[in-house]
Amino acid sequence: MVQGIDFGADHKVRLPDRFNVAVPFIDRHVPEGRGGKVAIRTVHGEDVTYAELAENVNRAGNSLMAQGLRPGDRLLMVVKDCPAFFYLFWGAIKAGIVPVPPNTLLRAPDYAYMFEDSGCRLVVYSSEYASEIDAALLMTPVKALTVEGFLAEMANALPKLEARLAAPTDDCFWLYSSGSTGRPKGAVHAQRNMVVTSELYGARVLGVTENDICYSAAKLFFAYGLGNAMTFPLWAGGTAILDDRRPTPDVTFENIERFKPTLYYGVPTLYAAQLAALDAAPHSFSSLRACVSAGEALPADIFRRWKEKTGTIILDGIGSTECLHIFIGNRLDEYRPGTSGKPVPGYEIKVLDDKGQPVKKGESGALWIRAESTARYYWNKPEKTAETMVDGWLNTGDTYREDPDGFLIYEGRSDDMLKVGGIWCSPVEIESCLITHPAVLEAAVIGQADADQLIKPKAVVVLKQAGSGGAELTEELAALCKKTLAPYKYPRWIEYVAELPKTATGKIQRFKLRA
Ligand code: 3UK
Repeated sequence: MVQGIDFGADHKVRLPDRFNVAVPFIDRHVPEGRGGKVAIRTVHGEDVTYAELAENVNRAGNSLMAQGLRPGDRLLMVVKDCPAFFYLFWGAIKAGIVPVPPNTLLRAPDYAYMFEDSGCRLVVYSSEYASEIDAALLMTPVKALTVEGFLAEMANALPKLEARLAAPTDDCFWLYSSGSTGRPKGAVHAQRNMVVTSELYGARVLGVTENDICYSAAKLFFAYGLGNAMTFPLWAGGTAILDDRRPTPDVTFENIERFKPTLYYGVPTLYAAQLAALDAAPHSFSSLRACVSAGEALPADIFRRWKEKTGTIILDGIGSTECLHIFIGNRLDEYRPGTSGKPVPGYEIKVLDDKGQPVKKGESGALWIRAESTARYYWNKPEKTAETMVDGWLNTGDTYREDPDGFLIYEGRSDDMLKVGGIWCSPVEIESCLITHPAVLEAAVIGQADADQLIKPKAVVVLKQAGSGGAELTEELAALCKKTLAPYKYPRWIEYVAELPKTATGKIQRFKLRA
């Protein structure tokens, strides 16, 4: 437990009236004797100690102020998994600046929209993303710097910085989440939210301590990765492993054998790919005390095969960008494969029917949650906020049912949104891309389960000239999507039909295609 911050028997956090969340996550480790301890290790052989981290955070905060940013200003950081992600994120927070780290796999129009919507004063980006960011800057001009340029500025900045005090419920950082039809929504998180997730799920459910080495295949830009490999280890004084490469099975095996993590966090699609790769060559998993899965439901069969092959269990849990991290999860001492587990203590849930009344135990309904880690609003989206956040409760958009022992079973979404490899994917976005092809008249995109029982996008297409869809066109359409959209969003199957089911008003009925 951190001095000055405690949680009552009710799991509600008690924080000072005025504080800055960079102090418990970053600054306290040096006075507590962890200055020489490694906070971050990278695949490039960099080790960053807690003392170095604290100093670089101060330099980063000072550099941001030298760039003209003031408390409340937004910093958009399109940054790969590397120590500078920590410096920028915490340096901003310590100076009262609001960091916004979006998905780094997006395309120029998405970034241009975020520059505009966030009204950010500065964009800092890893040079790997230069082509998309440069194109976005032409659409929405903003001041921008590469990470390398920023690190050079930091070298000239002072290593001391006074933390700017705020209230626990003041705005602290944002995370963008994809919307089903419209543009991404910035979920605004408060100062206290990372304290709540790191204690209630990180420390109490996973039992993260300073002895833990945390390796997350899910990147830091994802709220899941942000907790897994940044806030959980920092809260406990543990160590984070960072890799900026794409997490292929080989990359993850190499990291697990090299860094000997105690906790590994993945998504179901990756666990499935790892299992397939393990058939070809065995690997050592002896350092792991637990694995975690989130982003989409983990099929029971993947749990079973993973346990058989590696000897460790995978704790499936459901989290969201709006709630910041996992709110229903399996535990080391209480788990049931094929379910999301039980509510994390401190998180209240309710399952409602169509009329907004609680369902009878065991019946399915819409899942709502209430907790102290949820975003209070979406930036600039009052209607979306009013729809999703009602009287302190958050509508997850998920349908759930409780089994007789209180384990919660995921039954799907209440909207048409898909999770692909654990990341949001809007059918409308893929459809809009497909119809830009001259041969396509209309398209509908739905989710379809693959051989591992994991959902991938499938397109149902109507052509302008009936009957002309062949293998060549299918390949062309998939390539068009890969080129235009974030690459994971392309349709894995394309079916050609004569017409699409529609409502009287002409709206595509995707649910009829799913049946
Ligand atoms: C779905 C799941 C079944 C569900 C996330 C852990 O995924 C995260 O956040 P997102 O905002 O998506 C939230 C939505 O994804 N989902 C996530 N996990 C599961 N469905 N079983 C699961 N285990 O539809 C949910 O509403 O991208 C996950 C921690 C932090 C996160 N942000």
